[in-house]
Amino acid sequence: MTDAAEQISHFESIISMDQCIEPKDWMPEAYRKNLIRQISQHAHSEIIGMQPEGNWLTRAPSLRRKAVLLSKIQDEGGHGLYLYSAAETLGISREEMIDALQTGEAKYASIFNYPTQTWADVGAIGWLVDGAAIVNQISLQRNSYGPYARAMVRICKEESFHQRQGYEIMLTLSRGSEKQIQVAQDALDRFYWPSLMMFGPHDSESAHSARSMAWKIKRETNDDLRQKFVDQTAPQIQILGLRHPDPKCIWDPERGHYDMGEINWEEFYSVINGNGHCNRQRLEHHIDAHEEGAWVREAMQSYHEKKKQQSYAKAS
Ligand code: BYC
Repeated sequence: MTDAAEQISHFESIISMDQCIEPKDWMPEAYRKNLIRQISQHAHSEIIGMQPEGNWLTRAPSLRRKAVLLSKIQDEGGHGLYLYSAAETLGISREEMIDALQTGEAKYASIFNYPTQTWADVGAIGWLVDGAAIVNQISLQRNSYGPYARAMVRICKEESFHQRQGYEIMLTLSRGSEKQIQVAQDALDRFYWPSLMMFGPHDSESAHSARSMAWKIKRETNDDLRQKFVDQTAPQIQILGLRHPDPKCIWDPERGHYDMGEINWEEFYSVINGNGHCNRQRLEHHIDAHEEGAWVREAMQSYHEKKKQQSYAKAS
């Protein structure tokens, strides 16, 4: 066996035994690139995802709601940082990833290009968006790249708290006045379909799924995960006493699943190609915040350089 054939065979045996590939292990270039693409886009989603909820920090209806929301948004920032660190172990720098986000070369989850118009939208995001994210991320805890899989464990714990705080907001509103029930219904109507889009295109249209499934970068397909989310969400809507946004979402006893209507794929592709309500605003805000924070990065850099010089001086 040649060295190259041995490397491939070793890599494939690790994957087939459900063990993890670690940063120093040999891996095919396409595996590395695909992971960088998915992990960095996942990180960008966490970071850009702070904006729609951040829009409500000053207007949260009580001090308790504000403290909880602040803490949730900080968690999302933390998730972004673990994920950027996981991607860095694959040989890409943070600057390169930020540059790809800001130039539009790298995507982030389409859902964050929808505006948060009312307080109920914050509830709907926690419940549906974090809810959809958990369904996907539980599955990603078993992905084949060690640093990504391990980051998912902590992220899932935090997301499950986020999902509950969102559902609690919706529960409070749906037990409230006529007006509160109406804003809860409106938030559900606007966020339900974009949440289903978070799972990506149908399997038959998914460019990366087959390869990612073979390499266990993804453990379940887009459609299977979407079905899980639809199944868990339908009874939750019933408990809230709200109207389901999808009239076709009916229990099919034969399949043991809820049916679903068709997603508006034209809208999905328009949003992921930069033409959603908030795409431009989200990136402009990120660029402004990044530029404003340049002095912090410079200060950190010179602090580390000074520390390094001091330790060299001590050693010599
Ligand atoms: N939005 O071949 P496919 C959170 C792109 S944030 C945008 O199926 P793949 C939270 C896809 O990237 C957590 N783009 O791709 C934060 C690809 O384009 P490129 C978010 C999408 O990768 C704050 C093309 O379409 N979770 O929880 O096999 C507040 C073809 O798709 C989308 C993650 O990021 C989309 N929805 O599967 C609250 C999970 N869907 O790269 C909450 C990690 C597809 O060729 N990511 N595209 O230009 C994944 O699991 C997978 O990347 C996906 C897509 C399932 C999303």
